[in-house]
Amino acid sequence: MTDTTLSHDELNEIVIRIFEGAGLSPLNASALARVIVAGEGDACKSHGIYRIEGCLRTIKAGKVTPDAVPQVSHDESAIVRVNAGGGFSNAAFDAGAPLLAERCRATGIAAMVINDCTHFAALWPEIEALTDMGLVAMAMCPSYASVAPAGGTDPLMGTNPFAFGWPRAGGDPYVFDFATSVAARGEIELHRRAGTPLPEGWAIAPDGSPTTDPVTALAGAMLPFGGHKGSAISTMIELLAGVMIGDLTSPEARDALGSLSLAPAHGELIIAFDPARFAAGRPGDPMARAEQLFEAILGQGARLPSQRRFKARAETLPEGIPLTASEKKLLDQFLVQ
Ligand code: NDP
Ligand code: PYC
Repeated sequence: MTDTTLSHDELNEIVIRIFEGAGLSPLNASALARVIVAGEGDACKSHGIYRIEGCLRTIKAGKVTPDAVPQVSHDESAIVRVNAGGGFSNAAFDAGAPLLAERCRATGIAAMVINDCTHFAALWPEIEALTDMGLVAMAMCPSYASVAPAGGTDPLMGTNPFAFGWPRAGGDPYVFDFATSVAARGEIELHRRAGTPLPEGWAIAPDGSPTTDPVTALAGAMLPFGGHKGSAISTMIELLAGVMIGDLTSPEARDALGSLSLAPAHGELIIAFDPARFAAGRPGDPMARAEQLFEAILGQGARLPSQRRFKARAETLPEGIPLTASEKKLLDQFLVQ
């Protein structure tokens, strides 16, 4: 039920005040507020204002550097490095994205490695920042051990998000962004709060038996999407965005944090492609050919990923973001803490 409606700017200002009040520097507070408001405005509840509480707990526990200033560096390779200095990943991405785009245009492909960051966010805001610059992009990161490998019963992998974007002239980009678990852990937590059962197939109890109880699921393990296929993609993310970039894997991130109720620290890998460079000398315009593919998908009555989000955004930008009375009350409580 909607009890309050706030414009994007109003909500952004409130979230910045909450985070600055909790000790975050203006740089970090505004980077966090932007992704949280974007999540709420796109009706992505699992990564909207619900995340504020976990961020505040993480700040209070001293598990994130509140005034971190990301350090960007690069050499002659296609790799842009951002050391987040123990801060949230969001400011680190903002700091490195312009150089990532510049290197990508120079070489056709470039990667950004973010190390030593605390990560709680959805990846699509980063992907859209790159598609807005006309680039194709992928992003991925580990999380903390909460997902059993297919065929196993103990939490090992994270919910490891993977996102991809393709720019489209004059319209919203093609973007998907998903946890490699059946659902994001945030969805399970939202079911716990609402007292509603989980759909079958999301999780197992500590003894390995299937469960639809969110509390038992949080104590047990989540399941990868697509069985062994999702399990392999999740493992790939541990390798590329953990081991390969010299940062923590999900089990290591969980052990370092000692908790699953705070935001974990690890790294992130973002890869950008300049689509104009890859088909050089080949027949056909890649952007036009991509449009044919999207039209063929839509022509079957299917929808494109992110269409639901873009529709929500098109409504909340002019009309405001609807919040329930309890959500607004929580924001007010955070403001006076
Ligand atoms: P969903 O399963 O809700 O959605 C995944 C993707 O599939 C979205 O792009 C969604 O678009 C699209 N989609 C959903 N239904 C359809 C459909 N019927 N046809 C076509 N496309 C569809 O997401 P998850 O719960 O898996 O993940 C939610 C968020 O959690 C992500 O943003 C992710 O980055 C974040 N996350 C972050 C983690 C971290 O460690 N930082 C860990 C895990 C997850 P649409 O949004 O338009 O519905
Ligand atoms: O929803 O799975 C999740 C998640 C973990 C860390 C950030 N989001």
